[in-house]
Amino acid sequence: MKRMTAMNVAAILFYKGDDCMIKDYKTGCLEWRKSIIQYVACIIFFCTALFLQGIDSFAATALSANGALKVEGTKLVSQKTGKQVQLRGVSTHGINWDVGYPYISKDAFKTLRDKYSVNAIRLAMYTTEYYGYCDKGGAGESQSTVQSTLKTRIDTGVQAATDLGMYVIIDWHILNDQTPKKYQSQAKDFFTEMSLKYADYDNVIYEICNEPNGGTTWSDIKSYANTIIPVIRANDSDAVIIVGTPTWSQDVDVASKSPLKYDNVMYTLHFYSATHTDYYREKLKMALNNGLPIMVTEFGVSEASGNGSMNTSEAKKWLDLLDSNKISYFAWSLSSKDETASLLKAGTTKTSGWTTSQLSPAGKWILTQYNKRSDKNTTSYKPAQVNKVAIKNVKGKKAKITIKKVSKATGYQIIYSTNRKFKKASSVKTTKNSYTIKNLKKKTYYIKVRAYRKVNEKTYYGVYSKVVKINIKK
Ligand code: IDC
Repeated sequence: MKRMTAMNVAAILFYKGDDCMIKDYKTGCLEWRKSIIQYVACIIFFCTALFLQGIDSFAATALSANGALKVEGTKLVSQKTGKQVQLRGVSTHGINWDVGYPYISKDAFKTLRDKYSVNAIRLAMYTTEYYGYCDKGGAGESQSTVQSTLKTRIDTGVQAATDLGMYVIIDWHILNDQTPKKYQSQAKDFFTEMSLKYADYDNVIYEICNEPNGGTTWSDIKSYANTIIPVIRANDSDAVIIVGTPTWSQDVDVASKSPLKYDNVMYTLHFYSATHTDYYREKLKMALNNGLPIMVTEFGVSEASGNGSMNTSEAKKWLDLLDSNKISYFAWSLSSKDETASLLKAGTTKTSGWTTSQLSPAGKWILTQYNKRSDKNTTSYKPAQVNKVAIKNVKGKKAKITIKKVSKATGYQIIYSTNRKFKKASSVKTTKNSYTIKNLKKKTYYIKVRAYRKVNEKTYYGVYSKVVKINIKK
């Protein structure tokens, strides 16, 4: 859009210039000069507009890089590149809660995207609790007013995520209602409306039932899913749809034995690491082995209550397992409510732009993990070039190498050889900035150094330094 505006303005300026030139032959020289000034002004203006636009659009977002998603086997892949895509998301608290909806904004999502490597948002809309979509409880307004407020919030959230190139889940957050069958007809209407509205949005994902519980069986859920999925597909034929599993979305193993017959469907596993450990990871492995595509649309480092203690060592095991399978996950929840699972420090009033000190302990841990684990900081991250290597012949045919520190490097690799082209070179790694190579010969050695960074068991190397030469004399 900005580019178009710049072009239009440029065209107008040009047109005026030309017009003058043709009209007034006598003052032609002056008009020419005028038109050159206009021409230069146009170019400057045009370039500035392009540059400003570039800041936003040239930086690839998850959405611009991957476009619409689809499910292939157990994987979530980009329809555009065919490559596997992993979402690292944040779930809102209930968008009907006052501790949830204030964070539905472009500013909030942008902070998560730019500072904490988040590429997806989940909009959790409770169906019963706290002015729910289907049960307004004590709300002093009609159910339909509650519903239209919630739909407006969803729209704000979807538009914000779309503008930022993020994926977004619309979550029908059943919980106290236990079985999705309870409000199936409302769900049908809701998803009809949503899928009509967002049919052309490549980034919208539908989660049709958060956590069935209270004895709801997989076959109950299947019957519900078999009603809702066709409703969505009628409007949005290739949307990715997420289906909850029995026992608060833990029994993916059960679902894997009898999956739904639709394409582009994923199944939910939720975990709270201070409660759910090995036993639940086994369920995940079993389901994957059976070929079930899984998305973790909710996890916390707290107990299942969302409160109590934190267990980050179990959470690390979970995230390692999920990352090794490129399974997407969403942290519960974007809130400053005084409970362990909240990502923001209790009482933080800021609704965007949080610094690390405004995050809760859970928020700090999770979002630090996101930054470490995101592609932005791993696969594409290479440490800077080592730009200074000093080398000194020390007693006993040793060479002491001093390397100028490269920020964020885990260590340095030193390559040395008596051959200028590094044939038959030796290599050593050190995590320190100085290193002494022993047992050298009385010869000329060539040495080059590069920094490396290790993330999640992978090593990323920077560019080699210039080659330095030393004559070993003693
Ligand atoms: C919790 C909220 C809490 C709220 C409660 C309502 O964190 O503030 O009072 O819901 O019942 C889930 C649910 C999710 C829960 C969360 C923590 O999907 O709604 O949120 N949790 O208990 N499943 C497992 C944990």
